[in-house]
Amino acid sequence: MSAATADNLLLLFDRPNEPIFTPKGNEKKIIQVPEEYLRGRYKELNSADAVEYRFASGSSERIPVKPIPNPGLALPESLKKDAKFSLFIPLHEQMATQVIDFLLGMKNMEDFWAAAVYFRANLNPQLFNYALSVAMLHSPETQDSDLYPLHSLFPEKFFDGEVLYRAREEVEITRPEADERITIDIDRNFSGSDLDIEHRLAYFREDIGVNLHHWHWHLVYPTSPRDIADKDRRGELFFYMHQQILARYNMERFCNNLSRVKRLTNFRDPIREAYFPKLTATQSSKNWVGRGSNAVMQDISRPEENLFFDIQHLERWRDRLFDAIDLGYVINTKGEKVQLTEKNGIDILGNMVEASDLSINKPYYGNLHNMLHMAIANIHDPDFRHLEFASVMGDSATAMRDPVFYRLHMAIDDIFQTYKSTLPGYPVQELYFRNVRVNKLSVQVEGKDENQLFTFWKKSAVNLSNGLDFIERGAIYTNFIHLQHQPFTYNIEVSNQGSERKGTVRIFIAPKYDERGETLLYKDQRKFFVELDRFTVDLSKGTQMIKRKSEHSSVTIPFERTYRDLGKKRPGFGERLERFNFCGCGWPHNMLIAKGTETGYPCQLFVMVSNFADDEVEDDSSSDECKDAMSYCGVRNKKYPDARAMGFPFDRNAREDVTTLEEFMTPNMKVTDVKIFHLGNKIDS
Ligand code: CUO
Repeated sequence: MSAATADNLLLLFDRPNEPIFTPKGNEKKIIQVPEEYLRGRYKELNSADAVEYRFASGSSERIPVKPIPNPGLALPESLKKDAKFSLFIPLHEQMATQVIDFLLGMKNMEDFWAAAVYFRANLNPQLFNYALSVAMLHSPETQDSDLYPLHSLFPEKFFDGEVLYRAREEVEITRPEADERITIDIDRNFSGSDLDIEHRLAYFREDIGVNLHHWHWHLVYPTSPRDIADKDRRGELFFYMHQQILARYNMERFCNNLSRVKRLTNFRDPIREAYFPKLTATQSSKNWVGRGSNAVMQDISRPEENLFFDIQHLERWRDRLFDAIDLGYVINTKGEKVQLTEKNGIDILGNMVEASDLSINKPYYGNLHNMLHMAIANIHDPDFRHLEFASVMGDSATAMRDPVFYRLHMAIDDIFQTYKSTLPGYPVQELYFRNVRVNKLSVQVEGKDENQLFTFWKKSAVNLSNGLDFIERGAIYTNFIHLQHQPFTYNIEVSNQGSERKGTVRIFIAPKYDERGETLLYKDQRKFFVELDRFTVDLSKGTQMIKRKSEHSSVTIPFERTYRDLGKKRPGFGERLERFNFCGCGWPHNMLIAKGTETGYPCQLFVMVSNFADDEVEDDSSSDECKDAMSYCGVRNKKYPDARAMGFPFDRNAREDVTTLEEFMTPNMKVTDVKIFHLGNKIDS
């Protein structure tokens, strides 16, 4: 039987910091690494004797590798094993691209496997994880195989360092078969105290599922290589997914008595927000550094990462982007004008701002978003004199923990919103759905009064063992506390006086008042609307009641899929980890609605039924998988399944003469006041 199976490829993710020749997986399989794949001491340790010794300690199976010639050619310059890999660093991205291209260029699966083993043996573990994940997600032969969730492989990116230390101790001093192991509790307040007002939002910023979603989104929508980056409306989705994160975060801030996020408009201002992540790298002395209050961005000159740019570059790129918006066109690399049209302008800008390989002119418009991440991520060591690596802001798996992430993204969103404000407001006929009227809208939690939602704290457990290198195997669980809500149902009464048709139901929620308690005007409120769900319905003639459950949201994925083998503690040890794939992208369901307040946070729930004939997207590809979080993640191998602008109908300012949401409404829309109650400090376990 061929060794090039998806299961064997998955073994290459296991215990990422251990050498390739140690037993892999819970079945302790041995990969027979070709001698020429290894260097120095590892070559000796891979000798026949040494392998036999490891077999004696309970290994079950040998997996052969038929070597391929010169896989090292894909690595002209490699990243040190203990360096922090960052997708935001162009050099690292190029290295990953070379590896991805090499893997995807293999003529068969046998060679893909052999090349992957070589890279596993020789690459920086984080670079390897990223490159193999992208290659597997985009190769027809492997895209259906599931990947390990990142938190199980690199727990140091998700969990307090102290917890990992205690987990290691627990594994070493207990016997798994004797059921002696305790579950380690994570202190909810591990990263800061209430002296820092920003700490009130730690439950959102440090939520494991929120960070996994963000990492997964960037894995599914890489900026490079070009043919993989080239997905339908990816630039627009970059704008929309991050805009929605900001809308959610701002609503969460209002619930916690904080004002909206301030844009980071002046790159030379001291950054008031400090952040100390308390994450400790397990594989090296390179920890995740913190940032004190009032740090100031400096010009970056880090030879190790070939990263050189000045704050002035950031300013110039930003100004050029705003110029392009004011002029209505961008200049491509041939010096030609490319109009920013109503249909594709936001997509062009999204790819330029990030910037992906689809950028129309990278030399001129630069790499604003990624370099802003790096300027902040290296604020503590801009010229690498202290040999320190990037902070959490340099990694898509950790960046959302830092309060400054949201300030950076408000500045990025400002570019997109400035562009959107150049577009005419939707005329009534574009919003209208002839003969269709929404009569009533409500939400219902079972056994509670109408239009009241409830959130609470819940305790769940996660198994850390696959990411704890160099210690005995066996499950070790840690408890974490996260937000959760009581499930609810939308009740939407629709009347259709026309013929039988299809409609798209679009459900959003927004704060009713701003941070000063004033009723929000449409021009502000539209940016605070959080998408909750979007789905198609058949509209028969007459009046009908549409009932839709919260757990079917097109924005979220189920708790179990986000967290894989988190959730309940399963009996026994040594069980195989659950896996996931593209479908791992999606907002975590437990974070669907904001926390609310104990007295009930006032919101407006909005529904619109639009004409499906205007929303439909022609796509004859057969794939229909992983569509349950399509709003923020798209659908695998398909076009984005909604022809309207992302965020429709709130993506633009309103037509003239509209100042309030009520004035904006057409008969196929409805708004209802809803309150979100937070059920205090009781923790549900
Ligand atoms: Cu997702 Cu700034 O893009 O992190």
